[in-house]
Amino acid sequence: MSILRFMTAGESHGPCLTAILEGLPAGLKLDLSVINKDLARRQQGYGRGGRMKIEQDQVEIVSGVRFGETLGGPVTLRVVNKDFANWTDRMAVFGEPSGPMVTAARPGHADLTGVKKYAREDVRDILERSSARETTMRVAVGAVCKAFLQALGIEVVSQVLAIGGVEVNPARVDRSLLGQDSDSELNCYDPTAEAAMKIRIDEAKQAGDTLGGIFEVTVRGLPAGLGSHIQWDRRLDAKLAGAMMSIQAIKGVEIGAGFQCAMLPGSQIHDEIFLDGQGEVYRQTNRAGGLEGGMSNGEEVVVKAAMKPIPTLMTPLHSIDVASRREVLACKERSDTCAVSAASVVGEAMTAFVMAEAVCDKFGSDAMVDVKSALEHYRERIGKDW
Ligand code: EPS
Repeated sequence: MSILRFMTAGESHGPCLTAILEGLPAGLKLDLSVINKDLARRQQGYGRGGRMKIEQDQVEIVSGVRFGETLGGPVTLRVVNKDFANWTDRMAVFGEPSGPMVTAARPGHADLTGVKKYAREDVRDILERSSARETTMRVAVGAVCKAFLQALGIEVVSQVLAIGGVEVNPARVDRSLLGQDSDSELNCYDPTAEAAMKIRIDEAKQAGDTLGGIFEVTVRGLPAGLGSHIQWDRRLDAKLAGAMMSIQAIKGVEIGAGFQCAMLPGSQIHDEIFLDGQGEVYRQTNRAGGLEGGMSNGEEVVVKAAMKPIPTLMTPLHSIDVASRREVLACKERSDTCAVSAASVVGEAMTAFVMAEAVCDKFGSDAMVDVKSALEHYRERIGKDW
């Protein structure tokens, strides 16, 4: 059992969404406005659907925090779904449903396999939980983990790298701006690419289509030596890849140069190690993405994820009706044209959780003051920039 863990609960159009995060040390100062800021970032994004105009997600904390500081017990976070009021005919906890059933499965969604596996007749019983609305709580949990990491000098930031085939030119991105407030609507730091992405999103919306893309998450200030080479389930890269893959609609994850590593010889891939004038270790490149041998190596951790286009199309795809077993066009639920920028915020959250877990694993998780001094002592022993 890992020291730090969380669970989410709630349906997309149910009364509320909840998460319990357990295992953070006591004495961490929390600020609701910081969590709400990330919730708002998740809701923004050019190409989001009508739901985002209904919800302005605001978190409540109902356990584990007293006068703004964690107590070491489970932290319960809650976000009310304002839209529930419009869905009581289909989503009431008790009584009889009076709204229409959903029976046309969407290709690419959990719909078809879900109704069979769980012996349900209404696809809504599946889609309500598989919906990416669940990521609201991951972002709330992630914001708490980010506050923990930030108190230790560790920062998690993200950027969108591609949408619908339009790619960022890395040469145009000032990486020092990542994580700072910006007016980008797509969490993109190349304005030329962003303008082209927006046009692509408009075209897709017009055509009743949806778009996927790629985002990147970077962790700065992480000490070397989190995770371990000793056992498969202690490898930090494996935990990170698993966490990213668990985000709805993610179909690929890359750490550092990722798949490019398979194409080039070792001489062009491995990051050579040097000593500077003061005898400090440094590398000129970071193709390993900050992870070697399942451990952080002191460089920035860089992970990319590929998101498929959202499966709810306004020009629906060919599918089947689970009630009549006839061929039909898939159902049309209100949805987004593109949610890659939202997914990048979720990616930050999942990365923050994995890093927070690794920190607790190595430095303990009872009291913030102990974690801080253990980390400081360790940083001193291994050398700050190593
Ligand atoms: C989402 C809320 C949902 C969708 C989207 C993400 O709201 P609604 O279904 O009421 O429009 O906008 O959900 C999906 C993409 C999905 O696959 O279900 C949210 O809060 O992120």
